[in-house]
Amino acid sequence: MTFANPEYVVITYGTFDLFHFGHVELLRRARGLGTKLIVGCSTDSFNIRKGKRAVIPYEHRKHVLLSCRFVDEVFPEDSWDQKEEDIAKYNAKVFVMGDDWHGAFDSLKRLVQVVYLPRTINVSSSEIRRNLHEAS
Ligand code: C2G
Repeated sequence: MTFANPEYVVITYGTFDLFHFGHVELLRRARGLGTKLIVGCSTDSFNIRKGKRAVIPYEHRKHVLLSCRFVDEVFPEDSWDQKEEDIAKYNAKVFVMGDDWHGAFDSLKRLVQVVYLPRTINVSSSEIRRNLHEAS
């Protein structure tokens, strides 16, 4: 009798605009904490409510995320309060965010292991946008 390895699902969320090294490093480390990484990608309408204007539309940001070898699945993040439902839906065991969010999601600790990973320094979507603007 063989037993399939149990999946150990990791879940994370973000806009992932202008996909860059810092995003890849977050996803690589998150994936390394389990056997499957699922990403809640912020929709364009949710970004407006987050006070962020993404350069790249949701469908393209989703496509880019799915092309990343560390990502297994992508779903839309439409609101701040869908995380508990998502964790149950995907049977996630680990919730990961960069540590700019440190402490923000500690309420989820009763459901999952919450991990805040050090942000990658010297790179951000807003800095890329600024550099592109200055170069034009
Ligand atoms: N990140 C990182 N290093 C960077 C930039 C981003 O580790 N240099 C991480 C962030 O901490 C986050 C993820 O990459 O965990 C995605 O970053 P954003 O797209 O900026 O996500 P954000 O707008 O913070 O959305 O409900 C949670 C929100 O959707 C998070």
